[in-house]
Amino acid sequence: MNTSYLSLSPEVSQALQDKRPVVALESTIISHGMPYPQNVETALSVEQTIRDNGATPATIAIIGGRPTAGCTPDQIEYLGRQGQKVTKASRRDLPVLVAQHRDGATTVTTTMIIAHMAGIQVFATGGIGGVHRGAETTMDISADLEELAMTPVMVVCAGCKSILDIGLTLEYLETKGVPVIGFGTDELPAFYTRQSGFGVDYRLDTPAAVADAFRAQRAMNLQGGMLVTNPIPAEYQMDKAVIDQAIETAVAECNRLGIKGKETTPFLLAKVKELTGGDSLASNIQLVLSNARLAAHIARELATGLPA
Ligand code: PSU
Ligand code: MN
Repeated sequence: MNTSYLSLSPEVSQALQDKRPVVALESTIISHGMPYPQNVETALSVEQTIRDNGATPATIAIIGGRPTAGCTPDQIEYLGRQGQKVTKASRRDLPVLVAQHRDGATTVTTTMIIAHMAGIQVFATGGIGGVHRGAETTMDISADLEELAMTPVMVVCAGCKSILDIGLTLEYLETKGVPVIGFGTDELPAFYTRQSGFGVDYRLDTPAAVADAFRAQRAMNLQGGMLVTNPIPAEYQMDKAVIDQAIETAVAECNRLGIKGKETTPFLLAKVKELTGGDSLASNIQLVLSNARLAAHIARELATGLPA
């Protein structure tokens, strides 16, 4: 692995050297996924949650053209304040951003790439990109799905939002050979709610069971990662009718305005938040904290457990 393009914070570097558990975190959720200052507060409390649960956090971004694992609080504050002004960086953006020494907020895709460069196996976030509604004509399918198919990093999330076509997203993941695990659930969670009406591939009930499956995937040299879906804690779940209505309105407005490409997901996320007041933001924050906790426990199992 050519690591001349990678910056690790001293803390992350030491944890990896000592083979202690590390959990990667993305930065598009900071700059494009939540408003300031809640984005920065959340990013810092997610890091604290990971520490409290016995692992080292590594917030990932591209800083001055350097893929960085382990952003400082100042860098997190900068990404949060800049918001949409920071380039949302997916796989196709990396070469030019690096060559031109620019900043980039990493999506699930680029966070997986940089985590893998660094040797980090577990990554916690809120939601992933997927197959958008209407993709049969727009072909809007997130690069996150292709990355899950090729890069050996486990992504712990709260399932899929129905801004996406959840059924088609699952079909795509099946075709690409990405295992979709339900943590303590048979049903794929739908981000703001615990149920989507779609089944997961496998229900696993403990961090150790998830770690075992990931180790087996590595031991067989199977390409690609694993999607671990963790339902939002019941007390923070939203009313399904309220959230469905907001998503329908947001999708209709997105189509009406002709928003396309990389702007689509941030537009939909911001619109849903606007339509549901602070409720969806509060739920979003809580589910990310819950995913961080689970990811820390899985990373600990991976660091201490026996090989498959
Ligand atoms: N879904 C969310 N919150 C997010 C994202 C998706 O609920 O913050 C962000 C993630 O960074 C994800 C990206 O990787 O959007 C997907 O963007 P696109 O659909 O353009 O691939
Ligand atoms: Mn897209």
